[in-house]
Amino acid sequence: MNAKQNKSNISKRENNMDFDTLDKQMSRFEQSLDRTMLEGIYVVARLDGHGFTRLTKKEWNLEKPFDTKFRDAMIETTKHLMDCGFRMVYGYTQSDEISLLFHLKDDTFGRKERKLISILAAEASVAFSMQMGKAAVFDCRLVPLPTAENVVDYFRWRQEDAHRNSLNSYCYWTLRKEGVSADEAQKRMSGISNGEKNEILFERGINYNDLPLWQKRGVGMYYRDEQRQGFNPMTKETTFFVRQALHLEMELPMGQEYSQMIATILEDSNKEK
Ligand SMILES: Nc1nc2c(ncn2[C@@H]2O[C@H](COP(=O)(O)OP(=O)(O)OP(=O)(O)O)[C@@H](O)[C@H]2O)c(=O)[nH]1
Ligand SMILES: [Mg+2]
Repeated sequence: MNAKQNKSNISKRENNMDFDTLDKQMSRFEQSLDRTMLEGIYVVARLDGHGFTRLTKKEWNLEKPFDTKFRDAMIETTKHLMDCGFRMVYGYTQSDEISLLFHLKDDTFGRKERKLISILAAEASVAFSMQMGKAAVFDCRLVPLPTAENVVDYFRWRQEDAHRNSLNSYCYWTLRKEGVSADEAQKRMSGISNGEKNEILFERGINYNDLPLWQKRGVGMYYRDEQRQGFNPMTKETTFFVRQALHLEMELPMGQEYSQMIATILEDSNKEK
């Protein structure tokens, strides 16, 4: 069939198509990739800044290896995501990534994968761009986790990643700041132990143990009951009431204690309906 015949067949066919036929046919295509997250399974969304290595260097000119304006923008973005229409239980941020644990019973958008991913990525991109005053984009993936133990291990994993990266970044940027080239800094760090990396820092007056915990462990946030004070204008008495508030934890524990913290947050959230 030549191009002319092909074009004429297409236009003939289009003339015969009514809306209902088109609607049925196209919806089948449109829905062919629709998937939902299984009920009764924990879900974590992880968002990650797209191309932030270049942006942190070229566009934003951030402090190296850690910048407080960037950290605060990530924290504000995480806070926004905890409260943007989904039922979130725990938020965690380190470097340019954010992990969000959905409530086990969250059923927003019928747990449709495409809705969760696209809305969270869009919300994060807008919130973060407004914080930084320049456009930036986040990607988003969903991680299904069958058991509470898997959830605990997931957050332990991201925290270990933060810990490893912070030691490497400190080492790398300390060498760079004393004039060592990028290649040479990479070479000096390759294949050496954590103890040796600590030693590189120590020789230059930096004690890794003394660095702020948020840089080594990331930052977490979760809802908890907090006592608030009010005033009753009728009786002119001070009143106390309890309400759920988002708690920001800048000094997360590590290891077993962190596991315990996540397990407790999960248990408490599962008590709610
Ligand atoms: N200077 C500086 N850089 C930071 C800070 N926090 C994160 N970064 C940088 O952000 C980047 C995050 O790494 P990746 O997510 O692996 O790299 P990416 O360029 O975003 O790549 P994709 O995520 O694959 O798009 C690293 O280059 C970090 O050094 C900070 O506080 N200061
Ligand atoms: Mg990134």
